[in-house]
Amino acid sequence: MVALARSRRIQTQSDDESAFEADVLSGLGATPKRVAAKYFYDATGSLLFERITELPEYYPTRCEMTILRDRAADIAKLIPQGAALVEFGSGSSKKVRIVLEAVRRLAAYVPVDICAEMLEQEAVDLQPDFPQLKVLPVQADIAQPFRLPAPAMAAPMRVGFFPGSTIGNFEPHEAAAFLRNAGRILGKGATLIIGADLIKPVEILNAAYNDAAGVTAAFNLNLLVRINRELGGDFKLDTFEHHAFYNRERHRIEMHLASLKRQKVKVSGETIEFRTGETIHTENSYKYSIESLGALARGAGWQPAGVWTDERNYFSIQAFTLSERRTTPQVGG
Ligand code: AVI
Repeated sequence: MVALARSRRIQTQSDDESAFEADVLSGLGATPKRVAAKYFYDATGSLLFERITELPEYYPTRCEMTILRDRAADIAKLIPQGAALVEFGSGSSKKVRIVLEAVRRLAAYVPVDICAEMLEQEAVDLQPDFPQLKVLPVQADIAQPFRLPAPAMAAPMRVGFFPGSTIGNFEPHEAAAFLRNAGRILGKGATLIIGADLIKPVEILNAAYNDAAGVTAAFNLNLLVRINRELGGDFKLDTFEHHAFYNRERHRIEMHLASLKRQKVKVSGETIEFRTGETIHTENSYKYSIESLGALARGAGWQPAGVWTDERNYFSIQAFTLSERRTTPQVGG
């Protein structure tokens, strides 16, 4: 799923339009109903997500920024001079700036994102502050194989950076596939630095996804607004409600949109029936322990190489190095 969104990527028009329609229709036709979280991120959804990151209840962004600021020098030790830094799902440049300020001269910085506009904007934003930096954007789905630009492949090593706990929006098998794919892309000797939200008391988790101001609810419901606009849907927003809760067995926050009554909704000319209380499952946000992410990474060919957390142990930045027996990297131009 997460071409993800943080993959929270605004979907590029045309080719993604028909995928959106096909995915929504098949998801709403399934039992239980579901729509992939990557579809949250139209222009409004992306703005709402930015507002979420500033909410008092939503701790992940603040914690991750604190760790990056406090531990920048240690993290930078994993990124030697002359390395290429590859950011998976780059989005805004806020986090990578902290890293870029702490590292010595890089061969290149390669932001990778599905959204061309975001990539362009990021390169423009970074230029004045890092005039020497070679920024080589790649437009790609981070969950799929893609090729790095030649200067990044010519560097003695590549370091991947995947902040934001976007890994938590992948299903575990997708997260494992992402990690394997990242290993193939970055190649021999690579390091991967990942931001991952940690398992913690359920009240804190539930509050983070049920903020008092209702921004997360608006973010969730905006999916229906998008379906109405782009797929000629007739969802009545006041007949659906935001539900978010921590599922302890599966270590994940689940977000749903629950129908408040029995009703029929039209989407792209098709009729979808809802029972009272029936939900559309819109997002999973998996929470990890140091050990569980380490185990997942090991299974995908990575060895733990460093962990930093905030003082409350809410969030982690975890580093991994590629095990020796990796496959050849994909060289591109
Ligand atoms: C982007 N991603 C890491 C967020 C999360 O916490 O899973 C998306 C989000 N959904 C609701 N609030 C934030």
